[in-house]
Amino acid sequence: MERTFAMIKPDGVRRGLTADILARIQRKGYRLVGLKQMVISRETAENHYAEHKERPFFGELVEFITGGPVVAMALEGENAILGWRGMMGATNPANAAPGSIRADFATTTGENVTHGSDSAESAERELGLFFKAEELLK
Ligand code: RTP
Ligand code: MG
Repeated sequence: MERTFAMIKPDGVRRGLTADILARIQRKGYRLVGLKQMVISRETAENHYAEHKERPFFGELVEFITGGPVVAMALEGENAILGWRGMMGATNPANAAPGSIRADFATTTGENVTHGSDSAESAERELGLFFKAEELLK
């Protein structure tokens, strides 16, 4: 069993895609062990995306991710980290597999609807950044 951090980004929430994305997660069979709607602080956003600090799109990315409520989730299941990345599809929706969330719901890399941790280390770090231990089911 693996846990991963997943998020519906502000564009997804604003566009009313929350229920659809939650339905996909539940149909897939992941257990939602954490779930909350929140506005991300600038500090948390800069920390979350620290690996991109030197990239030209960093400022835009932080503005975007703090610009409206997100849905933060902790998903549990077998191979949940790679499995959720697969359900999201490639970062650039133009390259996302047909039927994936980004292929179905997004047109630009900048606003691509969802986030998922890319490794076990990222998952542990991001879950700790967004959730207190008592907010997660045992
Ligand atoms: P994420 O971290 O959000 O799950 O996405 P990812 O792993 O598929 O992609 P990553 O390389 O980590 O990039 C993080 C997010 O930054 C935005 N981005 N914009 N304008 C650009 O060229 C560009 N490149 C990346 C996207 O929102 C991407 O999801
Ligand atoms: Mg990433």
